[in-house]
Amino acid sequence: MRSNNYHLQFITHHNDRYSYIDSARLAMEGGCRWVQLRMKGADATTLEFAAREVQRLCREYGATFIIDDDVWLAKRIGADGVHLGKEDMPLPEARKILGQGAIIGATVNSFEDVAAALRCAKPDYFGCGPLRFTATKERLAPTLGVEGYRDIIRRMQAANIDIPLVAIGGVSKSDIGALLACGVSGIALSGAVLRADDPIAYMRDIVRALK
Ligand code: TZP
Ligand code: MG
Repeated sequence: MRSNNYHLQFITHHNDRYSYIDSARLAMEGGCRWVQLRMKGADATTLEFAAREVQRLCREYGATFIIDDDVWLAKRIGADGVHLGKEDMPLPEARKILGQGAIIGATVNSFEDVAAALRCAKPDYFGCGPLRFTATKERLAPTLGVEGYRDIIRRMQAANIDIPLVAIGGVSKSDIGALLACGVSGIALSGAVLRADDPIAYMRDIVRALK
């Protein structure tokens, strides 16, 4: 399912209560319709098993399914796209492998990163962060705060850059109003959902807040 409004991405993760696959199921049961399978450090067999399982769930829920980093896995199983960090496969190469129809997201941490990425190729969306500290990701870039997003969006508008920018990193339900007011297209999150007493209800609240 290729169509996407870039409002809400759930990034898979795990904790003592839930597995990566559980996390995707909870997010979709709560109404999220865009899932990124992120499983840092998983071996190839485990990753592909989870990818096929999460893809099956995404099809069941009519959700968009993208994979972190692994362009060849996305190609092999026919995922809807990938999310690429600065050290992953260059975007033009991924585009050649996956084709025009694929969703390709790119990580940025600043306006300079946005400009640099666009000198190379145009992603379908930017994942930009972190908003604040998060333990979900290692080697975290400096935090932006809401002010940081305001500045990046202003500079993108001034440069006529019209690519959805999704705020990521330490985002929780209570940030949505302030982030949307800055002009971000949407949010990507993980930990706040999995830490909630009721992750499904938490996700439902987020879906409602983004409507
Ligand atoms: N990239 C930047 S922060 C992050 C990623 C994948 C993790 C986001 O997870 P959380 O738990 O919502 O902070
Ligand atoms: Mg990566």
